[in-house]
This record gives sequence, C-alpha cells and structure tokens, in this order.
Amino acid sequence: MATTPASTDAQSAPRFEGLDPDTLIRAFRLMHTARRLDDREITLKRQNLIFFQASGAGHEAVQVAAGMVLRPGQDWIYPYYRDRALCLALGVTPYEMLLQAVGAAGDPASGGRQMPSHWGAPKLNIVTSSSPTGTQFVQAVGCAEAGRILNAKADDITLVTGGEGSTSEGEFWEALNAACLKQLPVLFLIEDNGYAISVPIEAQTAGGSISGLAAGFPHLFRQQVDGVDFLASYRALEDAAAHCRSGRGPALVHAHVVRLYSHSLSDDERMYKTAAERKAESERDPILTFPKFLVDEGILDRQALQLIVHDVDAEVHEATQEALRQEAPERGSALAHLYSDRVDPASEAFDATPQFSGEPKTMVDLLNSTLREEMRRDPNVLVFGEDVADCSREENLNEVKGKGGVFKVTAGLQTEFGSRRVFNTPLAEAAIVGRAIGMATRGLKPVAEVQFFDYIWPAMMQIRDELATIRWRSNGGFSCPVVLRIPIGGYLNGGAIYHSQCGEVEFTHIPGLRVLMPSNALDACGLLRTAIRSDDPVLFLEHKRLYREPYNRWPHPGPDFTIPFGRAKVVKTGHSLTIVTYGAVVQKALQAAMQVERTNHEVSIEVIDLRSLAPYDWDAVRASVEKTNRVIVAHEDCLSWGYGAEIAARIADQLFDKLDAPVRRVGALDTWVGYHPQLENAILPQVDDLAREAERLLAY
Ligand SMILES: Cc1ncc(C[n+]2csc(CCOP(=O)(O)OP(=O)(O)O)c2C)c(N)n1
Ligand SMILES: [Mg+2]
Repeated sequence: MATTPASTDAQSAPRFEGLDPDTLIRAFRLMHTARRLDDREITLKRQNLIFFQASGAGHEAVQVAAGMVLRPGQDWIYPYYRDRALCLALGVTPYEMLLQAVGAAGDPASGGRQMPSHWGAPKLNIVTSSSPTGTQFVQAVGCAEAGRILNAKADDITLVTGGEGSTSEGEFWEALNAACLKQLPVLFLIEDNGYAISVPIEAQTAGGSISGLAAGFPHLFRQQVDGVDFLASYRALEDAAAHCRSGRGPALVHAHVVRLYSHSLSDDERMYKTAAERKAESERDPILTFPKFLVDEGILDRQALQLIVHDVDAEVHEATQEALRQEAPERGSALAHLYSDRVDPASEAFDATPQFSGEPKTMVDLLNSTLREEMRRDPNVLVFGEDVADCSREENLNEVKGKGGVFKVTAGLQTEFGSRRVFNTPLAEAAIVGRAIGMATRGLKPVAEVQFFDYIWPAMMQIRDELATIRWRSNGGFSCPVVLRIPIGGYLNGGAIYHSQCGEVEFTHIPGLRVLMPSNALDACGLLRTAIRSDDPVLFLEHKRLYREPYNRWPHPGPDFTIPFGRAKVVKTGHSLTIVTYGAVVQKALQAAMQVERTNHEVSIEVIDLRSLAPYDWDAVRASVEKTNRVIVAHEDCLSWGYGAEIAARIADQLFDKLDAPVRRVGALDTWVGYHPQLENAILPQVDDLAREAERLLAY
C-alpha cells in the first residue's frame, strides 16, 4: 500500500535512530516493567486480590517508542486500555498502576472507581480513559483544536491510540475527517494486533488494512510500521510527530503488533486462535527480540540484562506489596466528584435581580443576546455546531445576511466574534459533542449546538459515557464543563416524528449532567448564563414552540442576570390543586387552570414551572403539595417511565399523609408525534386534558 516515505534513507540514517545506549536500555527496562506488571496483575487476579486484568503484552515496543517521542506535560495523550508501556514511558509509576488494580482510594487515576488499565494522570496530560471503544478519537481532535485556539504558535500535539477494531466505529472516521479538515496536530496510533477479542482483521476491516482504507484523507501523514520493532516504531512516530508539530496536519501510524495473551482474563484465545498462530505470534515478542538485539549489538551484556530484570522484579514486587496495603475507597465517597466542587450553580451566588430595559423580547432574542454577552465577557467561550455560523465562506458576509442557526439563535455571532470562535462543523453529532469535551478538558468553554433533539442520538455515547462521567471516573482529576444547546419539542403542526420529540428523561436519568428546560425568555436568559458560568456539563433544552411566542417575552434583564439551577417558579398561586410542569406545558397548565376556575369559583390552581429538571426544586413541590393536598405532574413527553414518574413517586413516598387524592400524571400518549395536526393534537397533552384531570382530582 501507499505510505508516506520515511524521511531519511537507510544510508544516511543515524545508527539506532540517534538514540544513545542509555536510552535504548531505558526502553528495554520500560518494556520489561510493563510485562512484569501484567504478569503480576494476572497472578493477583487469580488470587482474587484484584478484580479485572487486561494486558498490553506484545504492544510494548511501539508504546515505549510513542512515550519517548511525546513530551509529557506538554503534549496531550488519549490512551486506551492496552497502553501500560506508553504510560510507564510517560511517567506513570508501577505503584500508581497497581493502586488502580487493587482499587485503592489512593489510585491517582480514578480513586478505585475504574478497572485497571484505565489510565489518567492530570500532571502528565494523560486524559482519563474509559471503556467504550473509539470514544477517545473525537475528544482528541477537540483537545488538539483547543491547543491551536489557545495558542496558535504552540507546537503541542495530541496522541490518541486505539486498537484496529475500534477503527470500525463511526467516531474514528468523524475524528479523521475533522482532524484533516482543520489540519489539526493529532497523532492517531493504531495498535493493530489483528484481533478485536475474537474477531480477526479480515472480518473487521475492508481490505484488511486501516491505513489502506484511510488513503484518501488529505493532509494525513500515513505510515505502516512493525510495532514490535522498537527502532522502526520510534522512527515512524518521530516522523509522524514532526508532521503534526509543523502544522501540516494529522498523522496515522498503523503499527502491526501481536496480542500475546487473551483479550482479557475473561477470554481464552485458544478458542479461536490455532496453536501455530499463537506460536508465530510469540516469536515476535518484543520482550525477547529487543534484549537480544541489545546484546547482539553490544549495548548490553547478559549480566547487565539480568541485573535489570532482577531490579524490575524487585520494584514490581515492592510496589505490589505496598499497593495491597492501601485503603479501599470509603463507601461514603461514592457521590464525590459527580459535579464541580468549585462552582455551585444552585447557590445564592446565581440569584440575581433583573435590571430590565427595553421592549419585551422573544426567547430567541434573549438567548442570542446572552450568548453575545457571555462571549464578550469570556474569550474562552466558543460556539459551534451544524449551521450555527453566519456564513462559513466569511468573505461572502458583505454580500449575504448570514444564517446563524436554523432557528437564528446564533445569528450574528460569527460576524462579531470571528470564525475562530463561531464555526460550522461537519454533520456529525458524536464529533460535535466529543470535540466539545476535548476542548473543555483544556479549559475552553464550548457552547455547542445539536441542531434538533431528535438527532442527539449519535452523540448519546459521548454524552452518557463520557461527558457525564469524566469528572467522576477520574475522581476529580479532569472535567469537561460543556454546554449543549438543543432545540426540542413539538406542538409545531407538521414537525412529525423527527422534529417534535421530547425525551428529556433520557438525560435526567444520567448522574453528572445538569438538565434545564426554560419556558420563557427571562428564564432562558438567566439559566443559559448560569450554565455558561457553571463548571458542570449542562444540557440546555430550548423548546422550539416557545422560541417566538408572544406570551413568554421579557425585556432584557441585564448582562449579569443569572438564575440558580434547581429553583422552580410558582407561575400562578392557588390553594386547591398543584400542577407541576415545565416547558411548553406551563402555558397549557395556566390556561387549564383558568378554564377550571371559570366554572368553579371555589377553587384555585397553583402552577409550578420547574425550569430546571436536574437538579429540580423538591422544596417548591413539597411546599405547594402541603398547601393544596392535590397534585398533577404534567409534561409533553410520553407518560410511561417519564420524568413525571419520578416526581410522582417521590410525592407518594414523602408526602403520602398530605394527599387528599392520588397523584395524577398527564403526558403524551406512549407513541411518536404524528405529522397531521389532528394526530399531533391527539398525541400531545392539551389544555382540555389538563382541565379534565384537574376536575377529576378536585372531585375526588
Ligand atoms: C463501544 C464498545 N463496543 C464493544 C465493546 C467491548 N469490547 C471491548 S474491547 C473490544 C475489542 C477491541 O478490539 P481492538 O480495538 O482491536 O483492540 P484490542 O483489544 O485488540 O487491543 C470490544 C468489542 C466496548 N468496550 N465498547
Ligand atoms: Mg485488536
């Protein structure tokens, strides 16, 4: 296959790639330490002293080479679970690794929260890693992008690694596209051991070669290398890193390695690899071939080699004994680091008094001015997504008005702040969220848009397994305070199944996320500003039907107006019944209340707009139910297993003795939103549905 030629030819190449004997010996020591740690962990697992093991046996040579090419603390690293030797070469100690294996409270990567080999070291810029195959690629792109945004002259690069199986994930291709599009300094190292658990390469990758498949990507340096050969790997990675550092674009190093042990201790490779194949693989073992090379070249004699082996054995033994003595995580620590302990967005500090000025504005207008004001205030705020820019061809902006979002929420931002801070992305939701995560990890404040809630699902793994988990799984070592703005909801007449759905409960169920859903322009403004100034990942759900309603407009409340999370608003007071709701149903609940009150002058209905769904204002719900003793929980999303089920269950649990009637729920039929208005009206909850249920409860 075609690859970029090596930068030096054999004759002029310096001996041993310019590496001195001490460095070569250090490389061996690192490789050997990695193998010894794997072997020790396997023993510990068999003794039930640790609970999981995944080894990097056979991958050590290329990993140590990568660790020696990268600059710890300056470059950024997104490793995967086989990268023990890489992390050792970057400076993680055997003891630190074993702390994770035993699950100790003092495990610096995760505090005993993640399986062994889930690396992470803030000081070394080794970003916390997870188990889903391939999620790291798009984050690495965002990380590299952040580096260029923060300092266009810097030459730091981002290394991201993965197995050849993980390149079948769509996110790998989204990452390659984005990295090539922007010529970002991302070094993709694919450690190809020919298997993804039991699936061999010919059942995995068309043509059998990932670097072959990537041939059409512009600006991409591509190099295949024998990854069990330390010197060849070092050369390939040096060249790839130089390409990235020089600003020419990303690089893909496709390293052929061997997986000498089974996939993990839960797998037995003898079930799918023949004895001959396993023997051939073991003959390529770098832990045998590299020291032989060192001895043959006279760099190390056998006695010195033995001394290193003994020394490493002793170090691993001592580190193991020490790790086994360490405390387990406290049971009471389970909730720590779900959210920031630096900024509390539910605190009084965000309880601002509005300073109104001007005419009432729509929700779209106030969202737009809030974004503008926050971008002026904080140069780290960035806006990106599909169609959010005014015009990607910025030279045309003096001829055209500009798009600025399909709902115009971001109109004019690119014109004011430039294409570096406001830009269109490829149509790739996982990459939008993943890039935002990578950027936020480096201190930027991405306010990214997912164009419609109905299309958030390609990004679900990034949201659930990454965005929401990074702070918790790294025990506070890393965070990614991204704001995701997402238009949501129906009552549109014609939106149908793919432009009208709700589904907020899918996200309120995720620990570590904040979820907001304002019903009017003022709350949208105050909550979006708090979201941007907070330190947690936030899903900011903007109801499309409410963007331009006349009834929910408010004058501008001032450039510092914020609203704390978890603070409901009593939008109508009453004493006979409470309706707890949010979003587009707030207005419907008000109308229903007035309808009921018109026919029955004795009753008055209280309406509570939660506005913040996670966290939510239990105190407001409780106070109201204690007063009215009757409650409906209403929402636009489907009824069953919906957001209301949680609130209703808690009321039944904690306020049972305050209730004069059962807790009632009102929501959409358990189906999709239909296109024809007659269908849509039948499916989504209407004013009459609310009024009918209110009357039933009042009569109970
Ligand atoms: C998204 C996702 N799907 C499936 C898995 C289960 N799984 C873990 S590792 C693995 C195989 C990965 O193979 P490869 O990328 O070649 O890496 P290797 O383990 O061979 O180094 C699979 C299927 C997972 N962790 N994540
Ligand atoms: Mg593999």
